[in-house]
Amino acid sequence: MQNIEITRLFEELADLLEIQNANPFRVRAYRNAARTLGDLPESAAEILADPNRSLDDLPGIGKDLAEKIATIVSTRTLPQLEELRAAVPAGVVEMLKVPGLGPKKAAALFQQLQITSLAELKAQCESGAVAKLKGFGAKTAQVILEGLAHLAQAGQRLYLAEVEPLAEELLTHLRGVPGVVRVEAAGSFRRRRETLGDLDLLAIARNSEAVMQALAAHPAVDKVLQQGETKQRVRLKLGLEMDLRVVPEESYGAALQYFTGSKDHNIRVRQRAIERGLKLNEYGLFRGETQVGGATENEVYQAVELPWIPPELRESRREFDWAVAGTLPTLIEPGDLQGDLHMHTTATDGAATIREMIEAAQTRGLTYIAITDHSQRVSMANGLDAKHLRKHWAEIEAIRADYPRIHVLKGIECDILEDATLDLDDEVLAEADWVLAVLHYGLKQPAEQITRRLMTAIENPHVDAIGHLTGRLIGKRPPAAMDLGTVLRGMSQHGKWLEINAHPARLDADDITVAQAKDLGIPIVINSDSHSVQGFEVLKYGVYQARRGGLESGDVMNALPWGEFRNRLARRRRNDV
Ligand code: DGT
Ligand code: CA
Ligand code: CA
Repeated sequence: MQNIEITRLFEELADLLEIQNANPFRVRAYRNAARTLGDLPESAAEILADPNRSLDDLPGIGKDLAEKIATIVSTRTLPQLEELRAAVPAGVVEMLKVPGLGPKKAAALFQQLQITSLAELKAQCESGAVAKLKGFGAKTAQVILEGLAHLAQAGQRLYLAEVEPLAEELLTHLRGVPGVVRVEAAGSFRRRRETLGDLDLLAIARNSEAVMQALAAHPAVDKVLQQGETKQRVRLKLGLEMDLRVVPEESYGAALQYFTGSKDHNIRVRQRAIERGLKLNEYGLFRGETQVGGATENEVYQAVELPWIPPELRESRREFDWAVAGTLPTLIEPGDLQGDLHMHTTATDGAATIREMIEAAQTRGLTYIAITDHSQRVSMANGLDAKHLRKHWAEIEAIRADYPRIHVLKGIECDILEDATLDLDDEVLAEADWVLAVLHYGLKQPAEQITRRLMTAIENPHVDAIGHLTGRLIGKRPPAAMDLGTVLRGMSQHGKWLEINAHPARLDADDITVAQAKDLGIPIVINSDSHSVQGFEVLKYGVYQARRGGLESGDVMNALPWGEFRNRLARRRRNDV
C-alpha cells in the first residue's frame, strides 16, 4: 500500500469533519498527518511491518494516528470515515470537487441553504440565493457556477498516477492466483492517458471463477457490481470502477488489442482487416468462420500489414501513417531520464533542504538537477526577491561542491507577471545557470494577453525554458487561453525549450502540444516539479505523456548524458540553438 492512498483517506476525513464543523485542531491533525505521509521518503506500510520501528516517531503522528494508519493499511478504510461518509450526504461531499469550493463553504451551503446535490447548488447559484449568503457574494457564486461547468465537462475521472500503484498491486495479486496464465491492464491505463474513466483488466485463466473470487476478496475492492461467467465489474474503494475479463488463450491478443483501444484506433484496424478479407473482433481474427489468428497482438497487426503499434500512440492520430511508412518512433522510456530541471526546496515552498534534494536525486540515479525555487511574486510560497535569491544561489554553490557525482544548476522558476514583464531583472536572471519561466497568476486573462506574456519570456535571452505552459490543473482548472501557434513558433525561433511538467495534475504541455513542438524542432524537458524528496516519483508520468506525443529519447534534453546536455544548454545560451 502506498502512502498516497493513506493521504487521500486522511484528507477526506478532514474534509468530512470540517463539513460537520468539527474541532479545527482535529481537522488540522489529519491534514498535518497527510502532509507528513506525503513527504515521507519511505512507505508507511513498511515502517509498520518493521518491528524495530514505530510510526509515532514521525513528526505530527501520535499513537492514535499511528493506529489509524495501521487500520488503513490492513482494511483500506477507517470505521470513523465510513460513519462520516454515511452521515454527510453524498451530494455535499461531491461539492468539494467543485473548483473554488472548500469544506467550509460546502458546510455553509449545506447547513444554511440545505443544498445536498450539485443540481441544487447550480439552481441556488442561479437564483441568487448563494450570493446572499454571508461570506459568499456574487463573485463567489459566479466562480462556483464556472467550477460546476468545468466539473461536468471533466467527468469523474482519476489521475493515472492515483490508480497506477493499486493497478500494479491488483495485477500482482491476480497473477498469483493458481491457474492464472496471464493478467494485463488494457484500456486507457495501457495507453497511459492522463486520466482514467475505469480500469480494464484482461486475464487468461484455467478457472475464471477462481480469479473473480480472488478479485472480489481483495481489500481494495468495495463491491462487486456485476458478475458473469467471464466478466466481472467491481467498484474499487479508490472511487473507480474496474472490469475484469477472462478470455481464452487463443483470443488473448485480439482481446488485448480490442480492449486497449482507443475506439477510433480500433475502427481503423478493423477496417484494414475488412479490406484484406478478414474479420477482426475481440475473439480473434477470422476468415469466414475459421479463426486464423489473434493469440497475440503481433498477429493482429501483422494480419493488417502493420508493425505492432505502442499503446500510447493508439489514438488514431498519426500512428497509421507512421506504421505504413515504417517510421514509428522508438519511444522514450522512463529509465532514459538522467536529469531533472525543476524542483523546490525549503527556500520557498519545498519540504526538503538543498542537500536533501540533491541526495534524493542522486539516490534515484539522476546525474544532474536544477534547483528552481519560486520568484518573489509567489509570496504565498515565500518567493525569492533578488537579494534572497542571490543568497540562496550562494548556498547552492557552497553545497554543490560537496557532491562531485551530481551536477547541480542554480536555477529559478521565474514568474511571468500579469503585465507581461518578468518577475526578476535581466541582470539577476543572467547570473542563473537555468531559467524556467512560468505563468502562475492571471490565467484567466484574454488569449492575446497570455500570448503577449509568454512572448515576453520567449524573447528574453536569459530564459531557457517555459514551464507548465498552460497552467492547467486537470479536472480542476482549465488551461489558459493562448495563441498556441504563435507561442510555439516563437519558441522554435528563439531556441527555447518546452517543459512537460510531470506532476499528475499538470502534465502540461500535453501530448498533442509536445507532438507539435517536436514538429517545430523545439527541445523538450521532462521535469518533476518536486516539492519533497518523494517528488521524483512522478517523472515517469511525464515520460508517458512524452510517449503519447511520439517523442524519442533524443527529443528530450534531460535524457542526454550530462556532457551533451551541458553543451546543448551552452549552445542554446549562445543563441546558436
Ligand atoms: P476510459 O475508461 O474512459 O479511461 O477509456 P478507455 O479507452 O479505457 O475506454 P473503455 O473502458 O470504455 O473501453 C476500453 C476499450 O474497449 C476502448 O479503449 C476500446 C474498446 N471499446 C469499448 N467500446 C467499444 C466500442 O463500442 N467499439 C470499439 N471498437 N471498441 C470499443
Ligand atoms: Ca477504461
Ligand atoms: Ca471499461
